[in-house]
Amino acid sequence: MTPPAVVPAPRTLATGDGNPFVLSPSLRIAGDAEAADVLAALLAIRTRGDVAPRTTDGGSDGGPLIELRVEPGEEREGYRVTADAASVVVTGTDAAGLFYGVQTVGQLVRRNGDAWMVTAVAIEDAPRFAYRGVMLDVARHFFGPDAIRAYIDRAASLKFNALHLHLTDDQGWRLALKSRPELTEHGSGTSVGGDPGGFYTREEYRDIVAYAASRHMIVVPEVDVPGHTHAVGLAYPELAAAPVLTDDVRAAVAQFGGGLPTAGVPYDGFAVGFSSLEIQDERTYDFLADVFGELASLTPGPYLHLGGDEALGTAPDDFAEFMRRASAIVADLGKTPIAWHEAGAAPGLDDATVGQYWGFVTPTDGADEKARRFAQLILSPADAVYLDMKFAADSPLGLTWARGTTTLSRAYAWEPTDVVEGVDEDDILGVEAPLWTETIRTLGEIDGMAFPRIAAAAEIAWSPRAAASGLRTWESFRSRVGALGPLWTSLGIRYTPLPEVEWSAEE
Ligand code: TNX
Repeated sequence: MTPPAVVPAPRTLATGDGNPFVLSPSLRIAGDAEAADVLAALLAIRTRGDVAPRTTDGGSDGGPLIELRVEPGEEREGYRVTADAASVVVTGTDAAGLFYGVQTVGQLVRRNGDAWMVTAVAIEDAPRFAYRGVMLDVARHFFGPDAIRAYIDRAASLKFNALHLHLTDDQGWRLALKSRPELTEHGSGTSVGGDPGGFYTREEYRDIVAYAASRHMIVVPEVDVPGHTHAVGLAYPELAAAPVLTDDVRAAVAQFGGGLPTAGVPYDGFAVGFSSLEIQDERTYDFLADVFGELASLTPGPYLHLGGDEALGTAPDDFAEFMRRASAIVADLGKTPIAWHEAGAAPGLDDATVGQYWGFVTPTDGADEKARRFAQLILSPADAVYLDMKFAADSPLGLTWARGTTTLSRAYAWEPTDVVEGVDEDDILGVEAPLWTETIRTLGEIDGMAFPRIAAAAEIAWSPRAAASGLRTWESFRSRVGALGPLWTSLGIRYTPLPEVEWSAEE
Protein backbone atom coordinates (compact mmCIF):
# COMPACT_ATOMS: atom_id res chain seq x y z
CA MET A 1 0.00 0.00 0.00
CA THR A 2 1.28 3.49 -0.84
CA PRO A 3 2.50 5.35 2.26
CA PRO A 4 0.12 8.07 3.41
CA ALA A 5 0.79 11.31 1.56
CA VAL A 6 -0.52 14.32 3.41
CA VAL A 7 0.31 17.87 2.22
CA PRO A 8 1.03 20.06 4.11
CA ALA A 9 2.93 17.60 6.31
CA PRO A 10 1.17 17.04 9.63
CA ARG A 11 2.88 17.55 12.97
CA THR A 12 2.89 13.82 13.69
CA LEU A 13 1.88 10.87 11.60
CA ALA A 14 2.08 7.21 12.58
CA THR A 15 1.22 4.33 10.28
CA GLY A 16 0.19 1.08 11.81
CA ASP A 17 0.64 -2.19 10.01
CA GLY A 18 -3.12 -2.54 10.31
CA ASN A 19 -5.49 -2.96 7.42
CA PRO A 20 -6.94 0.12 5.76
CA PHE A 21 -10.50 1.33 6.16
CA VAL A 22 -12.53 0.26 3.15
CA LEU A 23 -14.95 2.78 1.71
CA SER A 24 -17.89 0.48 1.07
CA PRO A 25 -21.16 1.42 -0.62
CA SER A 26 -22.88 1.24 2.78
CA LEU A 27 -20.48 3.83 4.31
CA ARG A 28 -22.07 6.30 6.72
CA ILE A 29 -20.70 9.57 8.05
CA ALA A 30 -21.86 10.64 11.49
CA GLY A 31 -21.36 13.67 13.70
CA ASP A 32 -20.90 17.33 12.82
CA ALA A 33 -23.35 17.97 9.99
CA GLU A 34 -21.41 20.67 8.18
CA ALA A 35 -18.17 18.69 8.12
CA ALA A 36 -20.11 15.55 7.14
CA ASP A 37 -21.50 17.31 4.06
CA VAL A 38 -18.02 18.48 3.07
CA LEU A 39 -16.56 14.98 3.48
CA ALA A 40 -19.44 13.26 1.67
CA ALA A 41 -18.97 15.58 -1.32
CA LEU A 42 -15.19 15.13 -1.27
CA LEU A 43 -15.39 11.32 -1.15
CA ALA A 44 -17.95 11.24 -3.97
CA ILE A 45 -15.69 13.38 -6.17
CA ARG A 46 -12.51 11.52 -5.23
CA THR A 47 -14.03 8.10 -5.95
CA ARG A 48 -15.72 9.34 -9.13
CA GLY A 49 -19.11 8.53 -7.70
CA ASP A 50 -18.21 4.95 -6.65
CA VAL A 51 -18.72 5.87 -3.02
CA ALA A 52 -21.73 8.01 -2.14
CA PRO A 53 -21.77 8.05 1.64
CA ARG A 54 -24.92 8.72 3.64
CA THR A 55 -24.75 11.22 6.44
CA THR A 56 -26.48 10.07 9.61
CA ASP A 57 -27.04 11.43 13.08
CA GLY A 58 -25.46 8.40 14.70
CA GLY A 59 -27.75 5.44 15.29
CA SER A 60 -26.34 1.96 15.09
CA ASP A 61 -27.57 0.40 11.94
CA GLY A 62 -24.09 -1.15 11.75
CA GLY A 63 -21.72 -0.99 8.82
CA PRO A 64 -18.62 1.11 8.35
CA LEU A 65 -18.70 4.56 9.91
CA ILE A 66 -16.68 7.75 9.73
CA GLU A 67 -17.18 9.94 12.77
CA LEU A 68 -16.59 13.70 12.81
CA ARG A 69 -16.58 15.68 16.06
CA VAL A 70 -15.47 19.01 17.47
CA GLU A 71 -13.63 18.48 20.76
CA PRO A 72 -12.55 21.90 21.96
CA GLY A 73 -8.82 22.04 22.63
CA GLU A 74 -6.20 24.60 23.40
CA GLU A 75 -4.77 24.98 19.93
CA ARG A 76 -6.89 26.61 17.25
CA GLU A 77 -7.42 24.86 13.90
CA GLY A 78 -6.01 21.56 15.19
CA TYR A 79 -7.30 18.05 14.48
CA ARG A 80 -6.69 14.34 14.91
CA VAL A 81 -7.40 11.54 12.46
CA THR A 82 -7.43 7.92 13.56
CA ALA A 83 -8.08 5.44 10.79
CA ASP A 84 -8.07 1.66 11.01
CA ALA A 85 -9.99 -1.20 9.47
CA ALA A 86 -12.96 -0.61 11.78
CA SER A 87 -13.48 3.13 11.63
CA VAL A 88 -12.21 6.59 10.83
CA VAL A 89 -12.53 9.16 13.61
CA VAL A 90 -11.76 12.82 13.00
CA THR A 91 -11.83 15.34 15.83
CA GLY A 92 -11.15 19.05 15.46
CA THR A 93 -10.35 21.52 18.21
CA ASP A 94 -12.78 23.83 16.43
CA ALA A 95 -14.84 23.85 13.23
CA ALA A 96 -11.80 24.90 11.15
CA GLY A 97 -9.71 22.10 12.62
CA LEU A 98 -12.41 19.55 11.82
CA PHE A 99 -12.57 20.90 8.26
CA TYR A 100 -8.79 20.43 7.94
CA GLY A 101 -9.07 16.90 9.30
CA VAL A 102 -11.64 16.20 6.59
CA GLN A 103 -9.24 17.53 3.93
CA THR A 104 -6.56 15.21 5.28
CA VAL A 105 -8.92 12.23 5.03
CA GLY A 106 -9.55 13.20 1.41
CA GLN A 107 -5.80 12.98 0.77
CA LEU A 108 -5.60 9.55 2.41
CA VAL A 109 -8.08 7.94 0.00
CA ARG A 110 -6.45 5.43 -2.35
CA ARG A 111 -7.70 3.14 -5.05
CA ASN A 112 -6.88 -0.51 -4.65
CA GLY A 113 -8.13 -2.59 -7.53
CA ASP A 114 -11.86 -2.00 -7.60
CA ALA A 115 -12.00 -0.77 -4.03
CA TRP A 116 -11.39 2.60 -2.43
CA MET A 117 -9.74 2.83 0.97
CA VAL A 118 -8.31 5.11 3.61
CA THR A 119 -4.79 4.22 4.73
CA ALA A 120 -4.53 3.22 8.41
CA VAL A 121 -2.94 6.14 10.28
CA ALA A 122 -2.90 8.19 13.45
CA ILE A 123 -2.33 11.88 12.81
CA GLU A 124 -2.12 14.79 15.21
CA ASP A 125 -1.90 18.14 13.59
CA ALA A 126 -2.14 21.91 14.11
CA PRO A 127 -0.71 24.85 12.16
CA ARG A 128 2.65 26.49 12.72
CA PHE A 129 1.46 29.96 11.60
CA ALA A 130 -1.91 31.58 12.29
CA TYR A 131 -2.06 33.37 8.92
CA ARG A 132 -1.76 31.23 5.82
CA GLY A 133 -2.66 33.20 2.75
CA VAL A 134 -3.03 33.15 -0.98
CA MET A 135 -3.35 36.34 -3.00
CA LEU A 136 -5.06 36.74 -6.33
CA ASP A 137 -4.58 39.86 -8.47
CA VAL A 138 -8.02 40.49 -9.98
CA ALA A 139 -6.96 43.92 -11.26
CA ARG A 140 -4.48 43.05 -14.03
CA HIS A 141 -6.98 40.47 -15.23
CA PHE A 142 -10.44 40.13 -13.78
CA PHE A 143 -11.69 36.78 -12.50
CA GLY A 144 -15.41 36.38 -11.84
CA PRO A 145 -16.98 34.96 -8.68
CA ASP A 146 -16.99 31.36 -9.97
CA ALA A 147 -13.23 31.38 -10.48
CA ILE A 148 -12.77 32.95 -7.05
CA ARG A 149 -14.87 30.25 -5.40
CA ALA A 150 -12.83 27.61 -7.23
CA TYR A 151 -9.59 29.15 -5.96
CA ILE A 152 -11.00 29.27 -2.43
CA ASP A 153 -11.75 25.54 -2.64
CA ARG A 154 -8.27 24.81 -3.90
CA ALA A 155 -6.56 26.88 -1.23
CA ALA A 156 -8.73 25.63 1.63
CA SER A 157 -7.92 22.02 0.66
CA LEU A 158 -4.27 22.86 1.46
CA LYS A 159 -5.28 24.45 4.78
CA PHE A 160 -4.85 28.10 3.74
CA ASN A 161 -7.12 30.36 5.78
CA ALA A 162 -6.84 33.78 4.09
CA LEU A 163 -7.71 34.97 0.58
CA HIS A 164 -6.09 38.31 -0.16
CA LEU A 165 -7.83 39.96 -3.12
CA HIS A 166 -5.75 42.61 -4.90
CA LEU A 167 -8.86 44.57 -5.94
CA THR A 168 -7.38 47.67 -7.51
CA ASP A 169 -4.41 48.60 -9.65
CA ASP A 170 -3.44 50.82 -12.55
CA GLN A 171 -5.30 48.56 -14.95
CA GLY A 172 -8.65 48.43 -13.17
CA TRP A 173 -10.86 48.99 -10.13
CA ARG A 174 -12.76 45.78 -9.41
CA LEU A 175 -15.23 46.45 -6.58
CA ALA A 176 -18.37 48.57 -6.99
CA LEU A 177 -18.82 50.98 -4.08
CA LYS A 178 -22.02 52.79 -3.22
CA SER A 179 -20.13 55.83 -1.99
CA ARG A 180 -18.01 56.10 -5.15
CA PRO A 181 -19.85 54.43 -8.06
CA GLU A 182 -17.69 56.27 -10.62
CA LEU A 183 -14.74 53.99 -9.76
CA THR A 184 -16.23 50.98 -11.51
CA GLU A 185 -18.29 53.02 -13.99
CA HIS A 186 -15.12 54.51 -15.47
CA GLY A 187 -12.25 52.41 -14.11
CA SER A 188 -13.13 48.74 -14.64
CA GLY A 189 -13.65 48.31 -18.38
CA THR A 190 -10.34 46.80 -19.46
CA SER A 191 -7.46 44.55 -18.36
CA VAL A 192 -3.85 44.00 -19.35
CA GLY A 193 -3.45 43.53 -23.10
CA GLY A 194 -6.77 45.21 -23.83
CA ASP A 195 -8.66 42.19 -22.50
CA PRO A 196 -12.15 42.72 -21.07
CA GLY A 197 -12.39 44.05 -17.55
CA GLY A 198 -15.05 43.50 -14.94
CA PHE A 199 -15.87 44.11 -11.31
CA TYR A 200 -17.71 42.60 -8.36
CA THR A 201 -20.96 44.10 -7.20
CA ARG A 202 -21.27 44.59 -3.46
CA GLU A 203 -23.54 41.53 -3.42
CA GLU A 204 -21.02 39.39 -5.28
CA TYR A 205 -18.27 40.51 -2.93
CA ARG A 206 -20.41 39.63 0.09
CA ASP A 207 -21.14 36.21 -1.43
CA ILE A 208 -17.41 35.62 -1.95
CA VAL A 209 -16.75 36.54 1.70
CA ALA A 210 -19.51 34.16 2.84
CA TYR A 211 -18.25 31.35 0.60
CA ALA A 212 -14.73 31.82 1.94
CA ALA A 213 -16.08 31.68 5.51
CA SER A 214 -17.77 28.36 4.72
CA ARG A 215 -14.28 27.10 3.86
CA HIS A 216 -12.81 28.70 6.99
CA MET A 217 -11.04 31.46 5.10
CA ILE A 218 -11.16 35.18 5.69
CA VAL A 219 -11.03 37.66 2.83
CA VAL A 220 -8.35 40.35 3.04
CA PRO A 221 -9.31 43.06 0.55
CA GLU A 222 -6.56 45.28 -0.82
CA VAL A 223 -7.03 48.77 -2.18
CA ASP A 224 -3.50 49.65 -3.26
CA VAL A 225 -2.57 53.30 -2.55
CA PRO A 226 -0.97 55.79 -3.12
CA GLY A 227 0.65 54.18 -6.21
CA HIS A 228 -1.02 51.64 -8.54
CA THR A 229 -3.91 54.09 -8.85
CA HIS A 230 -4.06 55.04 -12.53
CA ALA A 231 -7.63 53.63 -12.71
CA VAL A 232 -8.75 56.01 -9.93
CA GLY A 233 -7.81 58.88 -12.25
CA LEU A 234 -10.29 57.63 -14.86
CA ALA A 235 -13.09 58.31 -12.37
CA TYR A 236 -11.59 61.24 -10.43
CA PRO A 237 -8.97 63.07 -12.52
CA GLU A 238 -8.49 65.58 -9.70
CA LEU A 239 -7.22 62.86 -7.34
CA ALA A 240 -4.55 61.46 -9.68
CA ALA A 241 -1.09 62.94 -10.15
CA ALA A 242 0.32 62.99 -13.69
CA PRO A 243 2.04 59.68 -14.67
CA VAL A 244 5.76 59.71 -13.85
CA LEU A 245 7.55 58.26 -16.87
CA THR A 246 10.88 56.97 -15.56
CA ASP A 247 13.42 54.92 -17.49
CA ASP A 248 12.03 51.79 -15.76
CA VAL A 249 8.55 52.56 -17.05
CA ARG A 250 9.93 53.07 -20.57
CA ALA A 251 11.90 49.83 -20.29
CA ALA A 252 8.78 47.87 -19.24
CA VAL A 253 6.88 49.32 -22.19
CA ALA A 254 9.75 48.39 -24.53
CA GLN A 255 9.88 44.83 -23.14
CA PHE A 256 6.19 43.99 -22.82
CA GLY A 257 4.48 46.37 -25.24
CA GLY A 258 1.44 48.55 -24.69
CA GLY A 259 1.64 52.31 -24.81
CA LEU A 260 3.02 54.72 -22.23
CA PRO A 261 0.58 55.46 -19.43
CA THR A 262 -1.48 58.55 -20.27
CA ALA A 263 -3.71 60.43 -17.84
CA GLY A 264 -7.39 59.76 -18.45
CA VAL A 265 -6.77 56.79 -20.77
CA PRO A 266 -7.19 53.21 -19.47
CA TYR A 267 -3.79 51.58 -18.96
CA ASP A 268 -3.34 48.01 -20.23
CA GLY A 269 0.42 47.43 -20.03
CA PHE A 270 2.80 45.83 -17.47
CA ALA A 271 4.66 48.90 -16.19
CA VAL A 272 4.54 49.73 -12.47
CA GLY A 273 5.42 52.68 -10.30
CA PHE A 274 4.20 55.58 -12.45
CA SER A 275 0.94 56.54 -10.73
CA SER A 276 0.11 58.31 -7.48
CA LEU A 277 -2.83 59.87 -5.74
CA GLU A 278 -2.49 63.61 -5.05
CA ILE A 279 -0.85 63.53 -1.62
CA GLN A 280 -1.39 67.19 -0.70
CA ASP A 281 -5.05 67.39 -1.66
CA GLU A 282 -7.58 66.92 1.17
CA ARG A 283 -10.03 65.40 -1.29
CA THR A 284 -7.70 62.37 -1.43
CA TYR A 285 -8.30 61.68 2.27
CA ASP A 286 -12.07 62.10 1.87
CA PHE A 287 -11.78 59.51 -0.87
CA LEU A 288 -9.83 57.13 1.37
CA ALA A 289 -12.36 57.57 4.19
CA ASP A 290 -15.22 56.65 1.83
CA VAL A 291 -13.42 53.71 0.22
CA PHE A 292 -11.96 52.13 3.35
CA GLY A 293 -15.14 52.87 5.32
CA GLU A 294 -17.26 50.98 2.84
CA LEU A 295 -14.69 48.21 2.50
CA ALA A 296 -14.67 47.80 6.28
CA SER A 297 -18.46 47.55 6.38
CA LEU A 298 -18.44 44.85 3.68
CA THR A 299 -15.60 42.84 5.23
CA PRO A 300 -16.04 40.93 8.50
CA GLY A 301 -12.37 39.84 8.65
CA PRO A 302 -9.93 41.81 10.83
CA TYR A 303 -7.62 43.11 8.07
CA LEU A 304 -7.70 45.77 5.35
CA HIS A 305 -4.68 45.90 3.03
CA LEU A 306 -3.73 49.36 1.84
CA GLY A 307 -0.88 48.47 -0.50
CA GLY A 308 1.87 51.05 -0.24
CA ASP A 309 4.19 49.27 -2.73
CA GLU A 310 6.13 50.71 -5.63
CA ALA A 311 5.11 54.35 -5.09
CA LEU A 312 8.15 55.17 -7.18
CA GLY A 313 7.00 58.55 -8.39
CA THR A 314 6.11 59.77 -4.88
CA ALA A 315 8.65 61.79 -2.84
CA PRO A 316 9.66 60.03 0.44
CA ASP A 317 8.17 62.74 2.68
CA ASP A 318 4.90 62.69 0.78
CA PHE A 319 4.84 58.90 0.94
CA ALA A 320 5.41 58.96 4.71
CA GLU A 321 2.68 61.51 5.30
CA PHE A 322 0.27 59.63 3.09
CA MET A 323 0.91 56.24 4.74
CA ARG A 324 0.57 57.79 8.20
CA ARG A 325 -2.85 59.20 7.38
CA ALA A 326 -4.08 56.24 5.34
CA SER A 327 -3.09 53.66 7.99
CA ALA A 328 -4.78 55.81 10.67
CA ILE A 329 -7.99 55.84 8.64
CA VAL A 330 -7.96 52.04 8.47
CA ALA A 331 -7.08 51.64 12.16
CA ASP A 332 -9.84 54.08 13.19
CA LEU A 333 -12.33 51.82 11.41
CA GLY A 334 -11.39 49.06 13.86
CA LYS A 335 -9.41 47.08 11.27
CA THR A 336 -5.76 46.05 11.35
CA PRO A 337 -3.92 47.63 8.40
CA ILE A 338 -1.64 45.48 6.25
CA ALA A 339 0.89 47.13 3.94
CA TRP A 340 3.65 45.93 1.62
CA HIS A 341 7.06 46.25 3.26
CA GLU A 342 7.99 49.55 1.55
CA ALA A 343 5.56 51.20 3.98
CA GLY A 344 8.12 50.42 6.70
CA ALA A 345 9.95 53.52 5.42
CA ALA A 346 7.07 55.70 6.70
CA PRO A 347 7.84 56.65 10.32
CA GLY A 348 4.28 57.60 11.27
CA LEU A 349 2.64 54.37 10.15
CA ASP A 350 -0.02 53.09 12.56
CA ASP A 351 1.71 50.83 15.11
CA ALA A 352 -0.62 47.90 14.54
CA THR A 353 0.17 47.72 10.81
CA VAL A 354 1.25 44.28 9.64
CA GLY A 355 3.99 44.31 7.00
CA GLN A 356 3.98 42.06 3.97
CA TYR A 357 7.52 41.28 2.87
CA TRP A 358 7.95 40.65 -0.86
CA GLY A 359 11.73 40.94 -1.13
CA PHE A 360 13.91 37.92 -1.84
CA VAL A 361 14.69 35.02 0.52
CA THR A 362 18.07 36.70 0.89
CA PRO A 363 17.08 40.37 1.19
CA THR A 364 18.47 42.99 -1.19
CA ASP A 365 18.15 46.79 -1.44
CA GLY A 366 17.34 47.34 2.24
CA ALA A 367 14.02 45.46 2.03
CA ASP A 368 14.86 43.76 5.33
CA GLU A 369 15.41 47.10 7.05
CA LYS A 370 11.93 48.27 6.08
CA ALA A 371 10.44 44.92 7.06
CA ARG A 372 11.96 45.09 10.56
CA ARG A 373 9.90 48.22 11.35
CA PHE A 374 6.68 46.21 11.65
CA ALA A 375 5.51 44.47 14.81
CA GLN A 376 4.34 41.52 12.73
CA LEU A 377 5.13 40.28 9.24
CA ILE A 378 3.54 38.20 6.56
CA LEU A 379 6.29 36.63 4.46
CA SER A 380 5.90 36.47 0.68
CA PRO A 381 9.49 36.21 -0.56
CA ALA A 382 9.08 36.76 -4.29
CA ASP A 383 11.77 34.30 -5.41
CA ALA A 384 10.08 31.47 -3.49
CA VAL A 385 6.30 32.05 -3.29
CA TYR A 386 5.38 34.32 -6.20
CA LEU A 387 3.21 31.91 -8.15
CA ASP A 388 3.36 34.15 -11.23
CA MET A 389 7.08 33.49 -11.72
CA LYS A 390 7.95 31.06 -14.50
CA PHE A 391 8.56 27.53 -13.13
CA ALA A 392 10.88 26.67 -16.04
CA ALA A 393 12.59 28.60 -18.81
CA ASP A 394 9.95 27.40 -21.27
CA SER A 395 6.90 28.15 -19.09
CA PRO A 396 4.34 29.57 -21.50
CA LEU A 397 3.18 32.14 -18.94
CA GLY A 398 4.69 34.11 -16.13
CA LEU A 399 7.47 36.58 -15.34
CA THR A 400 11.12 36.15 -14.35
CA TRP A 401 12.13 39.25 -12.39
CA ALA A 402 12.42 37.37 -9.08
CA ARG A 403 15.80 35.73 -9.77
CA GLY A 404 14.73 33.87 -12.87
CA THR A 405 12.60 30.75 -12.72
CA THR A 406 11.09 29.45 -9.49
CA THR A 407 11.22 25.68 -9.59
CA LEU A 408 9.24 23.57 -7.14
CA SER A 409 12.39 22.74 -5.20
CA ARG A 410 13.21 26.45 -4.85
CA ALA A 411 9.65 27.15 -3.74
CA TYR A 412 10.14 24.52 -1.02
CA ALA A 413 13.67 25.35 0.15
CA TRP A 414 13.28 28.29 2.52
CA GLU A 415 12.64 28.83 6.21
CA PRO A 416 10.57 31.83 7.37
CA THR A 417 12.76 32.67 10.38
CA ASP A 418 15.86 32.79 8.16
CA VAL A 419 14.61 35.56 5.83
CA VAL A 420 14.82 38.84 7.75
CA GLU A 421 17.45 38.94 10.45
CA GLY A 422 15.86 39.73 13.81
CA VAL A 423 12.43 38.55 12.66
CA ASP A 424 11.73 35.36 14.58
CA GLU A 425 8.86 32.93 14.99
CA ASP A 426 6.77 35.26 17.17
CA ASP A 427 7.24 38.21 14.81
CA ILE A 428 5.84 36.24 11.89
CA LEU A 429 2.07 36.30 11.52
CA GLY A 430 2.30 33.94 8.60
CA VAL A 431 3.12 33.19 4.99
CA GLU A 432 1.29 34.17 1.81
CA ALA A 433 1.65 33.07 -1.81
CA PRO A 434 0.63 35.84 -4.26
CA LEU A 435 -0.42 35.27 -7.86
CA TRP A 436 -0.11 38.38 -10.01
CA THR A 437 -1.99 38.12 -13.25
CA GLU A 438 -0.34 40.26 -15.90
CA THR A 439 0.11 37.10 -18.01
CA ILE A 440 -2.78 35.04 -16.63
CA ARG A 441 -6.33 35.10 -17.97
CA THR A 442 -8.26 31.98 -16.96
CA LEU A 443 -8.81 29.61 -14.04
CA GLY A 444 -6.96 26.93 -16.00
CA GLU A 445 -3.96 29.24 -16.24
CA ILE A 446 -4.21 30.01 -12.51
CA ASP A 447 -4.14 26.26 -11.85
CA GLY A 448 -1.18 25.71 -14.14
CA MET A 449 0.88 28.40 -12.43
CA ALA A 450 -0.21 27.71 -8.85
CA PHE A 451 -0.09 23.92 -8.82
CA PRO A 452 2.05 22.30 -7.60
CA ARG A 453 4.07 25.22 -6.17
CA ILE A 454 1.19 26.37 -3.96
CA ALA A 455 1.66 23.11 -2.05
CA ALA A 456 5.18 24.18 -1.09
CA ALA A 457 3.86 27.46 0.30
CA ALA A 458 1.16 25.55 2.19
CA GLU A 459 3.73 23.28 3.80
CA ILE A 460 5.95 26.18 4.85
CA ALA A 461 2.95 28.02 6.31
CA TRP A 462 1.37 25.07 8.12
CA SER A 463 3.93 22.37 8.90
CA PRO A 464 6.60 22.21 11.61
CA ARG A 465 9.92 23.71 10.59
CA ALA A 466 12.23 21.36 8.70
CA ALA A 467 14.49 20.65 11.67
CA ALA A 468 11.50 19.50 13.74
CA SER A 469 9.96 16.88 11.45
CA GLY A 470 11.18 13.90 9.49
CA LEU A 471 8.54 14.64 6.85
CA ARG A 472 9.97 18.06 6.06
CA THR A 473 12.49 16.96 3.45
CA TRP A 474 12.46 17.65 -0.28
CA GLU A 475 12.37 13.91 -1.02
CA SER A 476 9.36 13.36 1.22
CA PHE A 477 7.60 16.46 -0.11
CA ARG A 478 8.04 15.61 -3.75
CA SER A 479 6.78 12.08 -3.27
CA ARG A 480 3.75 13.29 -1.23
CA VAL A 481 2.93 15.89 -3.89
CA GLY A 482 3.18 13.26 -6.62
CA ALA A 483 0.64 11.14 -4.76
CA LEU A 484 -1.87 14.03 -4.82
CA GLY A 485 -2.08 14.03 -8.64
CA PRO A 486 -5.21 11.84 -8.80
CA LEU A 487 -6.98 13.88 -6.10
CA TRP A 488 -6.19 17.13 -7.90
CA THR A 489 -7.37 15.68 -11.19
CA SER A 490 -10.63 14.55 -9.66
CA LEU A 491 -11.12 18.05 -8.24
CA GLY A 492 -10.67 19.52 -11.72
CA ILE A 493 -7.32 21.15 -10.94
CA ARG A 494 -5.26 21.48 -14.12
CA TYR A 495 -1.88 21.30 -12.37
CA THR A 496 1.39 21.40 -14.28
CA PRO A 497 3.02 17.95 -14.10
CA LEU A 498 6.49 19.33 -13.39
CA PRO A 499 9.26 16.81 -14.06
CA GLU A 500 10.64 17.40 -10.55
CA VAL A 501 7.86 15.14 -9.27
CA GLU A 502 6.95 11.54 -10.09
CA TRP A 503 3.21 11.83 -10.55
CA SER A 504 1.28 8.81 -9.45
CA ALA A 505 -1.12 7.48 -12.02
CA GLU A 506 -4.44 5.95 -11.14
CA GLU A 507 -6.28 4.19 -13.89
C1 TNX B 1 5.56 43.39 -8.16
S1 TNX B 1 4.85 42.52 -5.44
C2 TNX B 1 4.39 44.00 -7.76
C3 TNX B 1 3.20 43.86 -8.60
C4 TNX B 1 3.47 43.09 -9.86
C5 TNX B 1 4.37 41.91 -9.56
C6 TNX B 1 4.60 41.01 -10.71
C7 TNX B 1 4.30 43.91 -5.40
C8 TNX B 1 3.95 44.40 -4.10
N1 TNX B 1 4.22 44.62 -6.54
O1 TNX B 1 2.67 45.13 -8.90
O2 TNX B 1 2.26 42.63 -10.38
O3 TNX B 1 5.58 42.41 -9.09
O4 TNX B 1 5.30 39.86 -10.34
